[in-house]
Amino acid sequence: MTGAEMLVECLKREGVEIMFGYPGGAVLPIYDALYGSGIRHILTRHEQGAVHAAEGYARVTGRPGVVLATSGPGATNLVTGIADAYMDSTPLVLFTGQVATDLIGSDSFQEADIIGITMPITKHSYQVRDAADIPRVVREAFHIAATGRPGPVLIDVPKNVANQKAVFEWPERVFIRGYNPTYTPNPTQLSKVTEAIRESRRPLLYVGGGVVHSGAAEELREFAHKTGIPVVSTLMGLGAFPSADPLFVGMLGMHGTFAANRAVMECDLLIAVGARFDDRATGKLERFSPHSKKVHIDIDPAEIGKNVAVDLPLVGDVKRVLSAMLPEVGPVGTKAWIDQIRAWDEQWPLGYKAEPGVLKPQQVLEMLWDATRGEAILTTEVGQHQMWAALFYRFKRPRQWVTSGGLGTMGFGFPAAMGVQLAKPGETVICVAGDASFQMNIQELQTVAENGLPVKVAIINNGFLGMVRQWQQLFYDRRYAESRVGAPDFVKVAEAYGIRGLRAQTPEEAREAIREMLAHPGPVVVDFVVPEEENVFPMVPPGAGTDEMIGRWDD
Ligand SMILES: Cc1ncc(C[n+]2csc(CCOP(=O)(O)OP(=O)(O)O)c2C)c(N)n1
Repeated sequence: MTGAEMLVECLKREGVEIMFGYPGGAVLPIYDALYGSGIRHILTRHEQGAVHAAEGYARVTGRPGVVLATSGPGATNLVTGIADAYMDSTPLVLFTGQVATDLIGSDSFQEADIIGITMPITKHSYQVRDAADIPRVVREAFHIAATGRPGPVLIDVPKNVANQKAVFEWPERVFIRGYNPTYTPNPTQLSKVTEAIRESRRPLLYVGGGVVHSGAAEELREFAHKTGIPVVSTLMGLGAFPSADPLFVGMLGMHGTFAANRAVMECDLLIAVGARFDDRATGKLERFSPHSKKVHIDIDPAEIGKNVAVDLPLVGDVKRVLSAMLPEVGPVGTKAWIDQIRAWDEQWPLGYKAEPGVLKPQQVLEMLWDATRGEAILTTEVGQHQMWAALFYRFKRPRQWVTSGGLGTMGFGFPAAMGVQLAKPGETVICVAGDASFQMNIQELQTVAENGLPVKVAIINNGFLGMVRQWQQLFYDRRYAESRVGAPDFVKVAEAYGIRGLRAQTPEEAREAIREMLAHPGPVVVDFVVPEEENVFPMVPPGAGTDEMIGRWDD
């Protein structure tokens, strides 16, 4: 077998049914081996589209998304998506073509040192120098990508290695020296944590994406209910705990709810579960949760104490840790604490000013939530619309919310929606986009059209780089430098790609457009025209503490 044939055989053995990519000279042997192999390949219109689509696929299935790109520009076009996946702990296996081994380092045509470039943003990377290594390398890559804290793994394949013949030997077991994630928590530490829980009066669970990755949502729900501990969530943790649950307080952080941030401020025990104390969640660190003892549950020991000093670390798989703690805990007696949180919420609820005949962005999200009964899978781009989606669409279950949290990548949401739709053909998949973000990977409309993916794109069109404009309004004296952004007629663009396009400018039109969008069996792009200067509130200003929130919407 050639290296390329081995590679395809390995993908089959790993159970890969679908992959995303874009060909070029250095990967022609691999594309040739894929031809007729039965593995479905989705040809995107840009490598960035391929990697975000693979991320979308991985985020809703929990299995690694697979990407194939050529050497040089093909490989460098993957960089943003790799960094995005790394920041959000998304499992990916990426194959890049490379120039022949004797040309490496000679600045040859379409050569890029992709291993060097991506070293800081991959969990691991390989350059295969001998075709006989391919089965072992691929097997290890899938293992590393999906176990422990998930992440992207890159395999660089020089063209002559893809053409080289060797004997195929599939390793039955994976053994990687030095790679041994800790799954089971230390029992002594665990008892200290359960004791701290018993002693607390105002405990709070602060949950992040790790709960989703480890499949611990059910254990988390049981744990919260058994103890009566209220829950705040990061952006990445949304869906890990049902929004409608009475113990759910809301999202914390820069655009979190007042009650969530106040609860973090006033709690006496903060239990971080699969969360990494991102600055968007904590605000100014010196003011972050000053009165609490801190517990940090995470599978990645490197996260412990990285941003915030913790009193009780618990390294392990979140699902196992919560399962191990469940029999050891009972009701904590949080009634007064929860009443207090409710009072804060009533005093400062989430909301917006509705105006007759004017379509408010928050309203669009509420209508989408209502029309889909909260069952759709949402992907987003990055900006104000992303925050409105996080706040006004109320999630029921994990893997229903696919957003770029860590890197904050404009251009992520639309291709990610393609990957989600391919993984979940029967589900309603809505990409909530900004007019600017959508333009970053708008070329993927062709991929959607060609593959008949019934993705719905809801553009919250404010004619601005909305989030940038909001900061300029609040912190740069309304000097809107380069934040007004033009856009084509999105309805006509959609139609040019053979896709249904709709526009709505009033609440009535929006309701009708959403009805039509959901009734249509194919892809639809809806241009929701909203006011230019609507802001996401409340907000913790950059550099402020979470007790310094601004922007009561009803002021
Ligand atoms: C690739 C990339 N470039 C720049 C930014 C900085 N940025 C964050 S939000 C934003 C504006 C987004 O505008 P739009 O997509 O229209 O969404 P809106 O905020 O208006 O909802 C920008 C430029 C980014 N996050 N990603």
